[in-house]
Amino acid sequence: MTKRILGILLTLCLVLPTLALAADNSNLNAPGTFPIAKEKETFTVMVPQGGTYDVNDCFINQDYEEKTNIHVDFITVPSDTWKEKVSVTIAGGDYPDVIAGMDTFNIVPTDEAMYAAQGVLFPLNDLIDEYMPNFKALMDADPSIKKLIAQDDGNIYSLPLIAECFHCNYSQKMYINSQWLENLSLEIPTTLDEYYAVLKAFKEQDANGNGDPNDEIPLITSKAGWHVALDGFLMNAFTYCDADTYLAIENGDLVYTATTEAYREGLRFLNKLYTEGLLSPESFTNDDQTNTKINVSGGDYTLFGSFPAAYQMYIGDTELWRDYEIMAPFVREDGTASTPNYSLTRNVIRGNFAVTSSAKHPEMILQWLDYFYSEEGKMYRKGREGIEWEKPAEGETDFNGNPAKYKNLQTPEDDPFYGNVDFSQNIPYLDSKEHRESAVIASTNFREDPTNWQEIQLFEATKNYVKVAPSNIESLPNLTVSEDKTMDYSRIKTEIHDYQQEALVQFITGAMSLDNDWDAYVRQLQAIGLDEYMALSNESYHTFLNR
Ligand SMILES: [Ca+2]
Ligand SMILES: [Ca+2]
Repeated sequence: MTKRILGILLTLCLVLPTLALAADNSNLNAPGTFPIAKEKETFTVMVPQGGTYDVNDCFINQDYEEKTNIHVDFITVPSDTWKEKVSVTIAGGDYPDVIAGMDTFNIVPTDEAMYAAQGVLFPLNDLIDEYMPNFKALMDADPSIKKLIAQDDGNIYSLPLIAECFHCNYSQKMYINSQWLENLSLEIPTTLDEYYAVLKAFKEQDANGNGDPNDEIPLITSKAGWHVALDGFLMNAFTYCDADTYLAIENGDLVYTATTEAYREGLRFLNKLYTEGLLSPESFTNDDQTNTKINVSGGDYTLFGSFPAAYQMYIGDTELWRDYEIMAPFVREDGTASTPNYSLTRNVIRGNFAVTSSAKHPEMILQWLDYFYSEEGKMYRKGREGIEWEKPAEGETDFNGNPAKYKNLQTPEDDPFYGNVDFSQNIPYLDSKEHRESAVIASTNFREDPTNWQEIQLFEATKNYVKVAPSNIESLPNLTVSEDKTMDYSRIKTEIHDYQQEALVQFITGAMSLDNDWDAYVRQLQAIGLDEYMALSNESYHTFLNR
C-alpha cells in the first residue's frame, strides 16, 4: 500500500467520526430547557406492542409533545415477533430513528456489537456528554453504569433503563412463621443452631395451635421460583453462596463455590433436616400454587413454618401474610454472615434504547430522552397530579419515616387514559431507590398497611441483608463472552448447572452419599468442563473490571 493511499485512509478514519458528530443543533434550545425544539420536529421509534393500548395515544406521548415541540411516531410490533422483526428491519436497511424496548437486543452485547460493526449503531459517548446532562451525572456518580452498558472498547451504543429495586438486589431471603414462634414462646432465630431448635419445636409441638401436633410442616420450598433454593439463604450459614450462579469473588477472581468443603458441610445439614422430617420431601415436587393450596387449607391455621423466597409466598389472597417475618442472614460461629448482592445484574437494563444511523438529529433524540433520567422526569412519567398521583397530606411519611414526596393513585377506569398513561418501560427512565422510598406508606410496620405490606416488609428486612452483602462494585455482573465463544460458554454453563442441581437434590435426600459420592460429584463437574467454564467466566469478569 502506498503512502498516499494510507494517508487518504487515515484522513477518512479521522474525518468520518467527526462528520457523524457534526450535529446540527441550531433548532434546539440548550439541554435541560423546554421546549427542546424551536421549530416542530419528528422522529420514529420502533417498539414492541405490550397489551392492547396504542402507545401513540398514551397521555405522556401527547403531553410530552407539547412540552418538547417534538412529535414521536411509534411503530409497534407484536411482542412475540419482536426479536425477529428487529433483525429483518435492520437487514432491510430501512430502519427507524430509534429501536426501543426492554429486550431491544435481548440484552446481548454481541448483537449490539454486530450492529455497530455494520454501521447501524454508532458511538453515543460524545453526544451523551453534550446533550444528556442528567444521564451523564448518573454515570459520573456511579462508574458501574458505564461498565454495564459500554462495549469492551468503551463505546456506548445504546441507553439503559435504570431501575433500582432495593429488596430485589438482596433477595435470597428466608421466612419464618412468627405466629408459631409466639405460640411456642420462641424468639426469631439468628443462628443456624437456633433455627434448627425452632424447626424441631415446630415438628414436635402443636405450633399452629389447632390441637393437632402433627400437621405442621417445619420447612418447605417449591421446585422452582425466585430464590426458593434450599442451599441459598441456609448455605450462607456455612459459606458465601449465591445459589443462582455458585460464583463468588475472591481477591479479584471468580471462584466456584459448590465444590468446597464448606458447601459439603452445608449439604450435610440439609440432609439432616430431610432425614429428621423437618424438611418436606414435597419441596422437590410441588410448585408454588400447590404449596399455596396446602398452606391455606387450614383456614386460620397456617401449615408452613419456614420457607426460602425472594418475597412472601403461599398465602394466596388470605390475611395469612401477617403470620410471617423475614429472618436476617444467620451469624456464623466466627461472627461473620453473608448474602449475595444482585445490583449489577438488576439495576441497569442495557440495550433499552438504540438510536440508529437513520436518525438525522440524534442529538435531539438524546435530549428528548435525557429528562427521563432525572427524578423530576420520573415523577412526570407517573402521569397527572390528582389522577395518577397527589401531593402527600401534612404528616404523611415515606418508607424511611421522612415526609413523603408523593402518594400513588389509581387511574379511574372511566378515564380516557386508563391503562395507557405512560410509554411503559420500553422508553427508559431512572427509577432510583430514593424515588421509590419517598412514596407515602401508612406505617413502617407492615402489618399496619394492608395495601403496601409486601413492599414495607421487604424494605425493612432488606436492611439486615445489606449489612452483610458485598458492595455493588464487589458484586457479580452478568458475564458475557465474545461471540465466537458464546455457544460453548452457554452450553457448559447449562450442563454444569443442570448436573449440580440434580446432585443437590440427591445429596439432600440421601440418594447420593456426602461421604461416598462427593468425589465422583466433583469429578463429574470437571468432566463437564468446570475448569473451562471458570476460565471463560474469569476472562469475562476481568474484561468487565477493565472496561
Ligand atoms: Ca408439630
Ligand atoms: Ca397443629
